[in-house]
Amino acid sequence: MNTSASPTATSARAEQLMQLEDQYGAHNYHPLPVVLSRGEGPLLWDVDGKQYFDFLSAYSAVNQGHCHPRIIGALTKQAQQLTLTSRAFFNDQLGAAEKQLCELFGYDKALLMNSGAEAVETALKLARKWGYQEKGIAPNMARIIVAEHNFHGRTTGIISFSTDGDSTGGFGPYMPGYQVVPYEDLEALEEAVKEPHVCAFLVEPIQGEAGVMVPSEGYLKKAAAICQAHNVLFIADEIQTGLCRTGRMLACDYEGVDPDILILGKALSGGVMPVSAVLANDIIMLTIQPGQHGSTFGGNPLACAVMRAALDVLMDEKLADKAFALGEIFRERMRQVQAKRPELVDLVRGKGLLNAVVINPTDDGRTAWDVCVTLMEHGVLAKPTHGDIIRFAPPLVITEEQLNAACDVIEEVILAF
Ligand code: IF1
Repeated sequence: MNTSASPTATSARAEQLMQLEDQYGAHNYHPLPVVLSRGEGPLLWDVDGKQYFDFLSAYSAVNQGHCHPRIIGALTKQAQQLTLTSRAFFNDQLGAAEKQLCELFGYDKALLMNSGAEAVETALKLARKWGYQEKGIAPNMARIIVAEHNFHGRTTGIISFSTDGDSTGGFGPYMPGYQVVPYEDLEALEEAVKEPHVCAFLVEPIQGEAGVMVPSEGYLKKAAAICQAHNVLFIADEIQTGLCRTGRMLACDYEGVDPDILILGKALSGGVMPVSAVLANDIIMLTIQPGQHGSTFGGNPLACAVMRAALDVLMDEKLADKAFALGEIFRERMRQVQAKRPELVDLVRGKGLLNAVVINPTDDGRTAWDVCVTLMEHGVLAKPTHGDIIRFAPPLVITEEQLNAACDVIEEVILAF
């Protein structure tokens, strides 16, 4: 429990730092008024030394905990050796890193990129190439199906198939060749994939940004089967749900689904630097030949060393099992809060340690944002999404005792709201 859990005025130092961002930085975010300067495991400290439980984990990029010593060790060791060669040459880190990825997830090959959006774009290009070369779709006619309320990144290509006004408004014209179907609507999906130009279906196993929308049991399995029946690639975007976050190595593992193309990012580096990856078998991956795709930093030695340590930590510390067990405790605690304040807490949902609590606005107009500000003042950092949903996603290394201490704070704040 945070001892200094009292609402504290923002210090002059913090104010000064926030003002710097306001004056010199783009206003593409609206951060909570907290200025962080140190992280360790599930904990963060602000510039005034106040301690917080991190319940966002940088949107699930810090599953292994802040500044994990094994990952930082790999980073600092490799950083003094070789950081970047470009892929114009071989390097002594990439092959072993690709091998580890392929053996861990069961694919022939991996293509390493940097941001999640870059990996999503890579997967879309692979799907189209496969569509033309293997499925025989007429040139420039390939179509890809996506789910309503999807979030796959912020490039102009990816927002072309977003259904969120904030993500898409004012950024046209948009990339053609996409069709939106309702999430979880298998009939709509089947109808869409019958169209002969369709090469792929891109979907999040759990829709994170939409508010941790967990599909009904069996949805992923049936969707994958529908895709297979119509010679359409099933692409899973596990950038947020993957790497132990939902209580399994991949969210797809709950239904034994093996995506044709698997997309990873965020915690692939344990939050240390941008590393993303696309995994597929040769029939798909080899449709891209030398000179047809690339990236200056993609597969750099530093990223490879960091990724290998980040994957080792997930496995050695059994973080999927931890996330599964702690997630059960968290949702039970939140359901107890809901039982006490049903008019305020509308819904609790999630898998593993990817959870959301839906907060109904109060009569005097206070919202999930106000809950998050009060949580911040009491030492728990979480962020609302879409107005009334608070996503709770601590690093998977949080202990049961720390989880319960944070739940005490969340309960106290919500019951007093
Ligand atoms: C923001 C949340 C948003 C993702 C999935 C690809 C990407 C993301 C499933 C792109 C990125 C981040 C981006 C960040 C906020 C956060 C996010 F869902 F995680 F909360 F936006 F929806 N696929 N998600 O979640 O990966 O290029 O960012 O590395 O843009 O505000 P990226």
